[in-house]
Amino acid sequence: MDRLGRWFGRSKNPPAEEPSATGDPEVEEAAPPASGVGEAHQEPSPAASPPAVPGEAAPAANASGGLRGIWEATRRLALTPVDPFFEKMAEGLNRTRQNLVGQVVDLFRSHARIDEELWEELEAILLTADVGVGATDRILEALRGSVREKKLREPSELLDELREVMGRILGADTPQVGALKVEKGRVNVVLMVGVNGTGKTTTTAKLAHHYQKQGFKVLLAAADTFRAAAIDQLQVWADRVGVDLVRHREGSDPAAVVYDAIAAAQARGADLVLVDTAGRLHSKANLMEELKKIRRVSGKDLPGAPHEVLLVLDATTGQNALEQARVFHQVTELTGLVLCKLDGTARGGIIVAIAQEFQIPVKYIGVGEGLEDLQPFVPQQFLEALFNQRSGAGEERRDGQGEPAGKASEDPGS
Ligand SMILES: Nc1nc2c(ncn2[C@@H]2O[C@H](COP(=O)(O)OP(=O)(O)O)[C@@H](O)[C@H]2O)c(=O)[nH]1
Ligand SMILES: [Mg+2]
Repeated sequence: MDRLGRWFGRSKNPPAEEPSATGDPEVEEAAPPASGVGEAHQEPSPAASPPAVPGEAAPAANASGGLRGIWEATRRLALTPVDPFFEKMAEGLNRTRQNLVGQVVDLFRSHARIDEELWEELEAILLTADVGVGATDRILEALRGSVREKKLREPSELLDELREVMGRILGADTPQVGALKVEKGRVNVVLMVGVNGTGKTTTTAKLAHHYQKQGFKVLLAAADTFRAAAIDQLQVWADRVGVDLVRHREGSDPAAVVYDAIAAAQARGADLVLVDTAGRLHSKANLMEELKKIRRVSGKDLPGAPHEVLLVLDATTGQNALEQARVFHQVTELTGLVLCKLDGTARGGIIVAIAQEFQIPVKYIGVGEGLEDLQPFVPQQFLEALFNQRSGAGEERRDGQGEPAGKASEDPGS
């Protein structure tokens, strides 16, 4: 398989013509080989070749001392190209890479100098990729500053600067909070909240699968009692993953489900209760009351619970995701965000907008519908996947129009 060659374009003399990368996740059938979510935290591979930044023939070509330093740092952080999880994420980011980094590279290639027109076009690209007004302003300001201070002349020199500032916004230079604050040997409660259709139930199943593989005894709570189908959907996932589910009848009190689930976890010696909740934003007051009650009930018998409250967002909804984060943050204290369906959009810049606007960490990203398609969000790794791949492939998706997530082959609810 020449896929890695296509992904990484690391060879010094790549063939002039390469076949298109499999840019469209909708034509992808196969799930990645089995492994765990946590394993995506790969150790840097010191042996990795310098990443071939799209649009730059060779790093040394325009490397001043400072840039060389950045280059070397980037190189040290380069991930091993045989990591299937990294490859999966890179694949999931295809559309965004083409729409964001690909366009930027084209822009830098087609401009002989750094001028006002270039700034304007760069701004348009960032906004089209949903990077958001706040983050876009910050990026442009930082790049203009770099041009002044480092006396940059070549547009191509801006690519490393762009990656740097995006890294700062995404928190690449701050210690990562990493995965969930859960410990074996006690009952941990994790609430999954979010608007309908964002990916809560699927993410609940993915997390159950992941933590079960880590040796946790996991129990699911079907606290979306709004529709019978929602309970059944979670049941199918529970059976597939091989974990217990606590469920009540449709229309019953979600807080009572959580109460029972915690009691069951204590009785059965389970370590982790994942609570799938309903998301009805059209009745904000009800939602607020429901979530408050769930929190109250879970904390009553189990001090410290819920240990995590994760807001699940759908990357394909663009700026709506920001609005949802605002609303939910008012409703309930959030400890983390999960950004799903990054594979289904060309506008994954939304993750930068989210990081710019909220102090709440993005803990996981969803890059597909399968159980393995959830990855811890590691900014350096994410940037590596976004910037260090061949950008010329899949020209057909340069329109910036993200499409709804792909087929629902793994979705038991469909
Ligand atoms: N492509 C893609 N689809 C996803 C992802 N996460 C969830 N989905 C799909 O989004 C749809 C809604 O998900 P669901 O978990 O039922 O959302 P909920 O209403 O918030 O519980 C389903 O068809 C899922 O398969 C993802 O990361 N990528
Ligand atoms: Mg659901």
